[in-house]
Amino acid sequence: MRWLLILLVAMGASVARAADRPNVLFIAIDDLNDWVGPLPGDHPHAITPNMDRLAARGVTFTNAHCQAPLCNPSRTSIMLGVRPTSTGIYGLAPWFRNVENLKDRVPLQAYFKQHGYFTLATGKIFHGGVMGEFDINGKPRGVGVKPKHKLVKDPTPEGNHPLVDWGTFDHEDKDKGDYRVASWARQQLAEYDRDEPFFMGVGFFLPHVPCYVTQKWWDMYPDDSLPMPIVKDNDRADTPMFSWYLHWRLPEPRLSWLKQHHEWRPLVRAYLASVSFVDAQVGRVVEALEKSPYADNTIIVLWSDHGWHLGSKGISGKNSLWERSTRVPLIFAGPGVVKSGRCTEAVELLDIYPTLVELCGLPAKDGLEGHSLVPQLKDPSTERAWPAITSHNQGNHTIRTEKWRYIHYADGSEELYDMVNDPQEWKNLAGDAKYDAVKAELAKYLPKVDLPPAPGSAHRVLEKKADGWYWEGKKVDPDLVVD
Ligand SMILES: [Ca+2]
Ligand SMILES: [Ca+2]
Repeated sequence: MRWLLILLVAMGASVARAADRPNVLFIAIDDLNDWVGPLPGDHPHAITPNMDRLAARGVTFTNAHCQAPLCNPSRTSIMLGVRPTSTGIYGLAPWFRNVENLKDRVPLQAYFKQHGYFTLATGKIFHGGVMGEFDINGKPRGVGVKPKHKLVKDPTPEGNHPLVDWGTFDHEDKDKGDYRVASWARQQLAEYDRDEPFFMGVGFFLPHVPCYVTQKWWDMYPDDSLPMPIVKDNDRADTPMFSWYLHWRLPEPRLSWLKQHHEWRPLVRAYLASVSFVDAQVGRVVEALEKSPYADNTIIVLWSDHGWHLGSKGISGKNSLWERSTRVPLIFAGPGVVKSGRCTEAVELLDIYPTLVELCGLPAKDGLEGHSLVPQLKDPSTERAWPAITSHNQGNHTIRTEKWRYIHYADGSEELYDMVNDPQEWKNLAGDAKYDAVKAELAKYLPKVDLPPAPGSAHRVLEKKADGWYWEGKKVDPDLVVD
């Protein structure tokens, strides 16, 4: 009888603990680079008051990096807690459930669901929409209003891809997909009355192209006084041929095209305006949380899946292993997180999974490749033993520490940048024998597992043959690659 009583008390305590666990508000932003107030990157004029406020409430990781500079592989890595090199998912396909050895993996939100959480989501969490094991109640999806005509007047060298566009249109904010996503999240937060804690995913699409904004946001960045990112002429003279291959024949135009067609400034303006618009939607969601009964018992994490170039290294877009592609906002706030903290250690989006598991008191999960950031959330000066690693297709990796960025391409070519003294990555030090020991030390972190693309991949892989490199069956001509 006495043992039964003890057992019942223990069970009761266990149930109480589950109910007391913090909620999670999981905010994803698409293609948002480090042009935000709390970081900022090479454009310090981004107007993001809501992210600034969130940063003041918690800890900002100022040196956080994606594991892949593209939507699907980055998000798969975040949600499964493993590297692209361990899944073989490097491109916009496959969906991991279609890969035999991955289909049974338990993604982040499903792990929370297994441990008593109610999961719900809207917008872009995984690539292509919510998907997965979220409970969905009338979720809005898609990107909202799509203007029918193109703004980019001249075709880019790769033609006018329907997504690669930017500018202001005569539509209303309330009709935009991200506005609807935020409205749905606000409603859920206002109405939530379940006993179990929630895990709510809110995924925003902007500033992913097309960067369409209404006039209000456009006007926040006056054309005549808006600074442009500082780029170095001929910066690519010291980057290996392979860095060009990776970015060859993508729809996003190069800087040379943007300048020639007077589209550089409009693109920068539209991107910044989109950032401010999406920041406002983040603000609407956080405001709803603050007005809800869950204000004090909810962990907020905000992240972007990868960055975006707007001129640096002579390109626009993602798909590179440089800072503008890999560095992302990563902010945590809520119970267990100190306020106004800034952590400069190199960290990975891969760390989100184990961090949330620990913060919420769930049992540790086997097989995750990231490391919990809870020590840094309690004390942002806590050192970390691991660098951040980003991979782009098999064989191409970059290792980022507080001091260095080292890149190793599939053909063996390398780049090395001193990120403290050369944060723009202008001077490639890899060819200087003085840095051989530095390179060797960083190279130790290159992924030991480096899988070929998973079956069904829509990937970008260059095949090495005896007479050179091939892409989609055609020999890559270096003369065509270099701009
Ligand atoms: Ca993306
Ligand atoms: Ca250079």
